[in-house]
Amino acid sequence: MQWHILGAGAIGLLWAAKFQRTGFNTTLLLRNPAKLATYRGTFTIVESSIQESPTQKAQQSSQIAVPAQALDAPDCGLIHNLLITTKSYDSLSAFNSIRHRLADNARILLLHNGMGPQQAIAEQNPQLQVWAGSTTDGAYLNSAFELIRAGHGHTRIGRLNDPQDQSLSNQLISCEQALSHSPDIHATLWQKLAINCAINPLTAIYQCRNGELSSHAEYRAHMQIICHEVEQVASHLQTPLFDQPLIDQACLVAEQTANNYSSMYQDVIHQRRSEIETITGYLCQQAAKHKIPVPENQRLYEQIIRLQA
Ligand code: KPL
Repeated sequence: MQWHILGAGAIGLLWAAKFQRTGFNTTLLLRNPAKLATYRGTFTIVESSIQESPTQKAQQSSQIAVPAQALDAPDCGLIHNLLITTKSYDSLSAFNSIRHRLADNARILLLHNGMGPQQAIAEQNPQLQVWAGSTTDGAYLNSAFELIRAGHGHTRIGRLNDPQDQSLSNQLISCEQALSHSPDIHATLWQKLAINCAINPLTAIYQCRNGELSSHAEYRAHMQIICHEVEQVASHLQTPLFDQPLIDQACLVAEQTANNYSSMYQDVIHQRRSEIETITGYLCQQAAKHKIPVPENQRLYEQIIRLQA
């Protein structure tokens, strides 16, 4: 199978490694000419390998050979399978920049935080097979082409414009066993959105690790208010979230990722644009559309916009 990957960040390179190891014919699409010029055709992945005893872990570093090309490289054939792993605020423009190279019935899989771009691409391109996913894989870049696989998570994917279709989920299990088909990808994306609304902006504002949100009474009380508003919107839209209250689920995720700094914390600290528009911003838009007051989420949204400016 042939795959093109747009977005050579941590998740993009992680999937390039999974595809390459499965024997898929994989190509990285690099939008930044300076980055493309420094790429030597391979990248490094550093992973923990379990030794004889499960408590004994060793770091293992491998070289993954995957070719890369510019978006407008001449004489490049049509794209049949495209994985987009850019930041959420970039995915629509990334998609539009490669649109002309897509086969008529190409498959697009979007793997990023937040909501909005996936739905826009699916609505505007009914002839394409548009898939979206949510992952708890942990990976980060040490440098442009050195990937650290921090944790093995689970990925759920589903087709936005035909939820019954399981074809891609069945195919991708060959390269990632911890992948399952989501028969309701809309709800799956909402679940991730709800967790990100609860955790990400607060960690950026309080400048803390995820775990402190559940262990610190004041932060937890703040998270409770946010979760309550998110639940009001989800319930109005008849989107099921979790079997337990969102605050309990958010605390569980915060505890499971206690030592992590959330992606939004890291973006704000490094003065990068964050994904607030497609996380809390998306929630606020949906709330406004249905006239549901979400004052605390709105306040957080404005605070993060100010911080990142
Ligand atoms: O997805 C995350 C993020 O940081 O974006 C969480 C779940 C908060 C884990 O850090």
